[in-house]
Amino acid sequence: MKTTLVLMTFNEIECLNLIFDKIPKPSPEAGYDEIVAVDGGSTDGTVEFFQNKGVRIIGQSKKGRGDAFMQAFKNLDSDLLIFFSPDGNEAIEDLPKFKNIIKSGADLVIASRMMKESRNEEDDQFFKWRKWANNAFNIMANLCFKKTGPFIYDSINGYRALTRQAFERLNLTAPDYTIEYQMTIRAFKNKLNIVEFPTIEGNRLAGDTGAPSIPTGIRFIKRFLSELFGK
Ligand SMILES: Nc1nc2c(ncn2[C@@H]2O[C@H](COP(=O)(O)OP(=O)(O)O)[C@@H](O)[C@H]2O)c(=O)[nH]1
Ligand SMILES: [Mg+2]
Repeated sequence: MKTTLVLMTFNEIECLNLIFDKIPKPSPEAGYDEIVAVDGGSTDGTVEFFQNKGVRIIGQSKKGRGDAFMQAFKNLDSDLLIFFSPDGNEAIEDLPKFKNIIKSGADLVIASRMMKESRNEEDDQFFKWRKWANNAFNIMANLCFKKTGPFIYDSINGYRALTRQAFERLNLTAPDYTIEYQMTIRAFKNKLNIVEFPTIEGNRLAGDTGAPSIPTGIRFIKRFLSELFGK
């Protein structure tokens, strides 16, 4: 099963400088055969960084994290894509888990920030606004769309792996940060085998999120409604 580790970047040079060399080289133990970047039009040296490291870059014709998922499947020939955001949030030591779980029969594997053994970026704050909002959207997805299988704790997290076979069934359309939510909801609708494992989410190492809470929250509500009422 040919597997690609897909690095998702938009102006991530500061974090890449800290993280890239910690990512294991492709090997059977690492759980992937190649590393490719999908870049959303960075202007901060991210593209040049990848060029210097000899990492293939897939560009995007339009902006958005959702479009990046689409471009990855369109431009790669792998059977399995593991999506990794090099900003400090995602635990590198989890990388080998994805392919192993896929091999045991999963279609979609999600690193979960919401299970008992997990950590969420906001867990050391008193007001966990983003975490609470994510949990609310997550419960709505489970209640309204899940037909079979266990409760899924983190339908939104970007740290995940999806098989090409599953991707082809889902007809994803979300161009933005709601892509993962749409992917999980459509996986529910199609009764795909979704498997989660607990992850320890780190804090962003530098820079800032591109997903401001209120506008992103509104997009999630719209995404939920369009999945519910069929667009
Ligand atoms: N390829 C691509 N990556 C993006 C885009 N927007 C954000 N990213 C990357 O997606 C990851 C997560 O983004 P971030 O803003 O940290 O969102 P958060 O983790 O939900 O707060 C980071 O590695 C970003 O560089 C985009 O338009 N295209
Ligand atoms: Mg992040």
